[in-house]
Amino acid sequence: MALLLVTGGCGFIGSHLCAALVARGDQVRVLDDLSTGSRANLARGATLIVGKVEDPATVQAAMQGVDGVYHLAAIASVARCTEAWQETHRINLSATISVLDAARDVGHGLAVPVVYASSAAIYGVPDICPLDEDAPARPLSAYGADKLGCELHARVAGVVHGVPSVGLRFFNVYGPRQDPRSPYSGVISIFCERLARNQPVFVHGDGRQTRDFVFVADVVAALLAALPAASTDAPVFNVCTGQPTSLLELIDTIGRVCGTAPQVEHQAPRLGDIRHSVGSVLRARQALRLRPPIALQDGLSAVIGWL
Ligand code: NAD
Ligand code: UD2
Repeated sequence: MALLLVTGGCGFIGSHLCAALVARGDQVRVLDDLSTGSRANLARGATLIVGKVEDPATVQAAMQGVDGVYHLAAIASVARCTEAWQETHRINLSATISVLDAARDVGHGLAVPVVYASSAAIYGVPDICPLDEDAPARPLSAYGADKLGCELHARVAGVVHGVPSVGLRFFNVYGPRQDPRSPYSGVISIFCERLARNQPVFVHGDGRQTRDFVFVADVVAALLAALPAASTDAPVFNVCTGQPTSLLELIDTIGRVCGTAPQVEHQAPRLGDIRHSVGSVLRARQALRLRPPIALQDGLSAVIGWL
């Protein structure tokens, strides 16, 4: 049984991770400021420290005695990072440095492993899809730049300070507990809620843009496999399915799962919207021994069932 810290453990992905850790018998400590997460998401049996990850003393105290850290707390909205550049930089990058720094010694003189959330946003506009981990990193947002910064500092933490880590580049994650009412939410949670209520969905552009939608249980599987794979080489892996899905295909599939005929309204494309984003699963599947991903239709059924 290990004692693990999960920052952002009251959020969408973090809450699923905590539930899985508790279920396998780990002791879980959560650090979360409840800004986008909620106390209701806290896994039964986990303990909660309400605090800010951008406060180094809070991070250091929360990490005392742990055997490993999952660092998921961040401002996950690209739009919010554009609006509040400096504030989100402190949360998305400086706080990661605090976590890596504190991981050098958590009270027993040994460095502990850190698994942190990176993002497909580090790639910017892909030259070719699927994107493998060696594709050029050319982020187009403050959010993506800070996530890339996390990867660079994780490398420094490994080489200079002996802190083992793994960075996971999540693609478009979806699943239960992703807030459908937030304007910053993922397209799947927004579309599922509207179509389940027989309301029209609003598609930015022609709907032929594609994304790599990965179900949250597959993300949790990658997180669980990553901690034992942490190394001072600071490896990074895509967390994705390798399958492109266009928005029009997505809407069709949700309609089939809900048993409704979707009403679709097209709007102007989103400024800066990426046309195609699909990742290669090969490296993660091999290194982390991941099972094949959950089919979109099955993941969508879980979201609709949760609503
Ligand atoms: P989320 O907003 O549901 O979870 C983030 C959690 O962090 C929340 O519980 C929030 O209250 C907490 N938090 C935010 N700021 C904090 C602060 N200053 N101090 C302490 N806690 C704070 O988001 P999520 O979708 O679960 O994302 C988890 C991680 O995965 C993030 O790092 C995000 O950038 C990354 N990610 C998510 C996606 C996705 O599709 N959801 C894609 C790529 C990367
Ligand atoms: C995702 C991540 C973002 C960042 C980025 C990196 C989410 C929520 N966002 O942005 O954090 O990592 O990838 O590239 O996971 N759309 C509609 N109608 C709607 C909502 C969305 O047409 O009501 C479109 C949107 O224009 C885009 C697609 O759906 O083409 C996906 O949008 P998204 O906001 O779910 O995610 P994305 O890929 O823009």
